[in-house]
Amino acid sequence: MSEWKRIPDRYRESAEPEKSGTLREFAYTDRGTPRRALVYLPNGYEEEGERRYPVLFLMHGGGGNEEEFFGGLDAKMPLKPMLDRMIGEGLVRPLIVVTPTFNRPVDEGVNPDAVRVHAGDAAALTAVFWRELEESLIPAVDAAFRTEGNRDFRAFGGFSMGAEATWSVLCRGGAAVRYYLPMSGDFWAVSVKGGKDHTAETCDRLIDGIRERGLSPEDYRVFAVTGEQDIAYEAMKPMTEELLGRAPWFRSADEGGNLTWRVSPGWHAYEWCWDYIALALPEFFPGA
Ligand code: FER
Repeated sequence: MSEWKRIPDRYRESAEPEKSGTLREFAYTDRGTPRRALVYLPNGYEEEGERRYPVLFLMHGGGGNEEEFFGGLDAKMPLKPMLDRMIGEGLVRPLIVVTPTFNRPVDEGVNPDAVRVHAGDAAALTAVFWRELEESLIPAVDAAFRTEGNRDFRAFGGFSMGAEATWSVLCRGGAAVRYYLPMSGDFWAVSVKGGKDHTAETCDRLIDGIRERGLSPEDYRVFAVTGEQDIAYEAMKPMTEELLGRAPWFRSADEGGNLTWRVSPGWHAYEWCWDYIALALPEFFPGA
């Protein structure tokens, strides 16, 4: 932690146009409801007509939406330049990044603007997003883009309530995804901040879900990360430490296992997610 390295400044600066990927809007339907996501296609996607790509899904936090991770189509956040550069420098395999939203009308068909929810309500939506992911989003993305098209080349990450969605995907939707990046959020299957208040039961719930889907410990890889000053630290720390004691389901990646636990000096903000994504991505999808 003391030797935490921030992303280099150049990751925040747009790459040259000939080395840049593109951002676009992506519309799909889930059980009749129109849904929207942003999609990043790496540089060379159009030219390399045969090539297939891994996919990273990134879920925003409470009160946010599908625009948040990239900072909209004009990429106001450092995520796009960072991806362009990490791919361009050969650190990460060229990949597709999809930022969906868990927001949806409580009553389908009513005003979608009425779904800006705070953390407590958001948990009801993050807990079920895995179903939409598996049933609608993954099939739509696989149909629209040249993806590898199988779980070995899919990662799901999220910030804050998006981390809750990430643990939920691992617990319930693990058949569709191999790599997980929960950033600054614990699993709320048992209660709000269950990682802190119901640590053992929360981990039981996670492992029960994994088992019920017939997955083995080598079928999933988790990179869990937050900051020392982050409001999620008090919940994520006991939860991941408990998981690290749950062999064979979780074992430290530092000893060849499937779970990495890292703590930055950071706080509860997207600003720290760039560091977390830059650390995890080369482990999930290393460059050539
Ligand atoms: C957590 C701490 C905070 C967490 C979520 C939050 C899912 C969300 C806070 C907010 O949206 O205000 O451990 O885990």
